[in-house]
Amino acid sequence: MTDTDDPIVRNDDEDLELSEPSEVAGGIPAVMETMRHARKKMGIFRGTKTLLRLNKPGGFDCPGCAWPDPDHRAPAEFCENGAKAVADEATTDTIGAEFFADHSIPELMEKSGRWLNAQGRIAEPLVRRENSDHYEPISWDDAFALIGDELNALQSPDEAIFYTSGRTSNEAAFLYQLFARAFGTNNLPDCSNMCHESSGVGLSEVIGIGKGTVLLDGFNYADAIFVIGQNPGTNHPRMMTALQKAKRNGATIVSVNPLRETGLTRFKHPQEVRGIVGGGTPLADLFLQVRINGDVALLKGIIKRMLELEDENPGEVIDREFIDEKTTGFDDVVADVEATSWDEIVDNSGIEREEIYRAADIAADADRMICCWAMGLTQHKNGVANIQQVVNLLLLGGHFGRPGAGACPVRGHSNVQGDRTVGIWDKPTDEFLDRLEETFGIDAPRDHGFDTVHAIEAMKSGDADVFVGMGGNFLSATPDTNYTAEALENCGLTVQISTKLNRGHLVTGDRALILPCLGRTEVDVQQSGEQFVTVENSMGIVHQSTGGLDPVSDDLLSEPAIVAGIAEATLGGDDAIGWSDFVADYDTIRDAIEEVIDGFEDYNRRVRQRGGFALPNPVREGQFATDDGRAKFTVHPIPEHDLDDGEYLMMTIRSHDQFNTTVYTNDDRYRGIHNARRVVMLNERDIEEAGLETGQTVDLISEYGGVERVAPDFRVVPYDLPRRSAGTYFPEANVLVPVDEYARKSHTPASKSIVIRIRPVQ
Ligand SMILES: Nc1nc2c(c(=O)[nH]1)N[C@H]1C(S)=C(S)[C@@H](COP(=O)(O)OP(=O)(O)OC[C@H]3O[C@@H](n4cnc5c(=O)[nH]c(N)nc54)[C@H](O)[C@@H]3O)O[C@H]1N2
Ligand SMILES: Nc1nc2c(c(=O)[nH]1)N[C@H]1C(S)=C(S)[C@@H](COP(=O)(O)OP(=O)(O)OC[C@H]3O[C@@H](n4cnc5c(=O)[nH]c(N)nc54)[C@H](O)[C@@H]3O)O[C@H]1N2
Ligand SMILES: [Mo]
Repeated sequence: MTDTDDPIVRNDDEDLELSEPSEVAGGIPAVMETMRHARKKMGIFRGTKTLLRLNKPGGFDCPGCAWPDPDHRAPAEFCENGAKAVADEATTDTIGAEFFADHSIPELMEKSGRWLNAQGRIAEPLVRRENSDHYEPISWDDAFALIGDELNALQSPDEAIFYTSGRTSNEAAFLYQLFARAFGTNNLPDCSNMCHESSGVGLSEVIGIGKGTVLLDGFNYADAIFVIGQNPGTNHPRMMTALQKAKRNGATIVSVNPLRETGLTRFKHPQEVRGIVGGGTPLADLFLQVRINGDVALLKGIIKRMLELEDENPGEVIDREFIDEKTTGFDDVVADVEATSWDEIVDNSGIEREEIYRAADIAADADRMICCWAMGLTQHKNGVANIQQVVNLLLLGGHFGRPGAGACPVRGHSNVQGDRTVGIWDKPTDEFLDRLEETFGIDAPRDHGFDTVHAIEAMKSGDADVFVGMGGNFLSATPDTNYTAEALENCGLTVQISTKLNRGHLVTGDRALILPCLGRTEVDVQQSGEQFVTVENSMGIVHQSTGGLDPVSDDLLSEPAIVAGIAEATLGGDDAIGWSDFVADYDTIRDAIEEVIDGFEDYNRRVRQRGGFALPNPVREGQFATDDGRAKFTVHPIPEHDLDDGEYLMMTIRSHDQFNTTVYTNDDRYRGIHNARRVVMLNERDIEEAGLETGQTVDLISEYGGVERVAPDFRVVPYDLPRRSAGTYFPEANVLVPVDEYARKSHTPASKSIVIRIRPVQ
C-alpha cells in the first residue's frame, strides 16, 4: 500500500548539520528571530504594527497557541513562535489564478510543504474541475452553488464530513456546526480529536468537566508544578514566563519527558533586561527522563512512595479529609500500587527509584500542586489512562477547588477549546441539541457523527463523499498519510477553507475547491461595520480578537460569511435561519450562542470588558460534576511494549521551527538539528549496537495488522533520549501511524507510541 520511492510528504532537506542542543530558551536569539520573521515576511511597517497588536486589548489573539494572556500585560507579550505564526499569516505575498495556471497540481505535489506555504496567502476562490490537473478561478456564488448541489445530491447528510481546525473563532464555529446540524449530520470531526481529546474524555469521566481547572494566576501560588509530556519552550513559549514567575515565588518545577527540552532547563525572558543579559533562570528542579509511554508506571511510583511517606508521617502527606469527603475509589488505587513492584515501576518508567522518591518528596511537600501536560500524554493508546493517572496524583493531595492547584491540560490551537464549547463535536449531548432545536426550529440529528479517524475510514469505504475542511491540513495532520490520501481521493468533492496553500489542497476528490478566508490579523468589515470575533483560551477565558491589517486581497471572505454562503446555497429558501443577518453583525451570532449554551450570559457586554470573562468551571469551586458529585480515583494497567530486537518505540514531535503541518524552516534550532526534517533521533548506544552511523540514510518501517508502512530516506541523528526510543517529526512520520492505532475511548491517534524498525538504505 505504500510506495517507498514516493513519499507523500515532500521535503527539501539539505545537508544535515548537527550542533549541541541549546541550553537556554528565549533571550536575544529569540528576540532576533522574532524581528527577522516579522520584517522578512511583512515588511518593516506591517511587521511592527502587527506585533504591537498581538495579544493586546483591542488587538488580535495570537494564532500561535492557546496559552492565556496575563492580566497585567507587559508592553507586548509575544514570543518568537507566536511572531512566526503571525508573520506567516500576515505576509503580503499572494497566490491566485496566475500561480495556479503556471503550476499544475502534479507539479505542486513535487514541492515541499515548506515551499507550498511560503508562496503566500491564497487570494481568490479556486476550483479543480473533474479530470483537470489545474486549479482555476471560480466566483464565490458558483463555488457555493457547487457545494450546495453536491451536498443535496447525497443519499444521506451523513455522507458529508465537516472538519474544523482550532483557529476558527467561536462565531464561525457556531455557525458551522449549526449549518451541519440543520443540514442533518453530526459529522463534525476536529483537530481536537488528534490532540487533547484524551484529556477531555479522561477528565470528564473522573472530575465531571473536560477542561482544565487552573487559572493563570494560580501559577503564582503553586508550590509544585509538574510539566509532563510537554515542550513549552517551543510550543507554548509564553508559558515560560508564568513558570519563571512561579519559580520566583517559590514553586518547585518537575519536568517529565524523554527529552531534555530547551527552556525547561534554563529560560531567559526576552522582554526583561535581566533576561537578556543574564544566564537565564534554571526552571526545572528535577528532570525525569521517562521512557516513551512510561508515565503510568512513573506516576504509580510517585503515588506508591507518597503512601509510604504517609504511613511514616500520618496526616502529613495526603489529604485524607478531601479523599473521604470528595472522592471514590481511593482504596483500589492503594491496593493497586501496593501490588505493583518497584522493579515493575522502574523498568517500565525508566526512572531510578531514588529519582521517583525525589519527585514524591516534592509532591508530598506541596500544599498546592499543578500538573500541566500536552501531547506527550494524550497521543498514546492509553492516553485517557495517562490523564486519569495524573488526576489520581492530584486527588491524593486534594489539589482541586483552590487557587494554585489543579489539572492544566495545555491546549494547542488558539481556539480549539472554544470550538468544542460552541458545538464542534461529533458526540453532542442531547441537551445541547434540544437547545439548538428550540432556538432555531431545526430537527437536529441525534446519531453521533464521525470523529477524525472514523471520517477517514468513511471516506475510504465510500460511506462519505463530501469533505469540507474549516482550516487545517487534514491530509498531513491525520495518521496514515497514504491511506488518508486514498480516502480523500475517493470523495466526489473536497473543499478547503484556508489561508495558506498546503499539501491537503493537492490530494482531492473528483472536484475540489479552495475557499480563501480572512486571517485573524485582518480587518473584518460587514454590513454593520467592523467586526471582532471571540475565542476561548486554554483556561476557559473568553475574549475578543480584532484584526487590524488590511486584507491581503479583496476577494477574501470571513469564515462566518463563507459558512453562511454554503448554508444558503445548500438549505435554500426553506430554512428559517437568517444566515445573512448573522454575517451582517456578529453580535447576533453571540446572542444566539448565549441562547444555546450556558455560561455565555450577557455575552456581548461581558466580552467587551477588558480581558473578557471566565466560563463557569464547577471544579474550580470544588464541585465535581460527576454522577455522584465525587471525583473518581481510577486504576490503570502499566502499558506493555514488548519490543523485539531491532524495534524502537517512536514518538512524532514538533521541531522548534514549525506550526503543526506548517514548516517555517528545516531547522530545529533548540535541538541543534539543522537543514533537515527527515531525521530519526536515536540513543547513541542504540545507534552503535545497530551498527548505524550518524547521518546515515535509513527507511523507517512500521508493521501493524500485517501491513507494512514505510517512511523512506530518514537520516540517523544521535540524541539524548532513553534506550530503544525514537523521535521523528510530524508530519513526515505520519505515514507510519496506522489509522486504527488510536487511544481507547478518545480515539486520539497513538502518534507518540509507534513501534518501528530501521532499514539502512544501501
Ligand atoms: N511553535 C509551535 N507552537 C505550537 C504548535 C506548533 O506546532 N508549533 N502546535 C500547537 C498545538 S496544536 C499543540 S497540541 C501544542 C503541542 O505541544 P506539545 O505537546 O509540547 O508538542 P509535541 O512536540 O507534540 O511535544 C510533546 C512533548 O512530549 C514529549 N513526549 C513524547 N512522548 C512522551 C511520553 O510518552 N511521555 C512523556 N512524559 N513525554 C513524552 C516529547 O518529547 C515532547 O517534548 O502546541 C501548540 N503550539
Ligand atoms: N504524527 C502526529 N500527528 C499529529 C500530531 C502529532 O503530534 N504527531 N499533532 C496533532 C495535533 S495536536 C493537531 S492540533 C493536528 C493539527 O491539525 P490541523 O489543525 O488540521 O493542521 P494545521 O497544520 O494546524 O493547519 C494548517 C493550515 O490551516 C490553515 N489556516 C491557518 N490559519 C487559518 C485560519 O485562520 N482560517 C482558516 N480557515 N484556515 C487557516 C492554513 O491553510 C494552514 O495550511 O495535527 C495532529 N497530528
Ligand atoms: Mo493540537
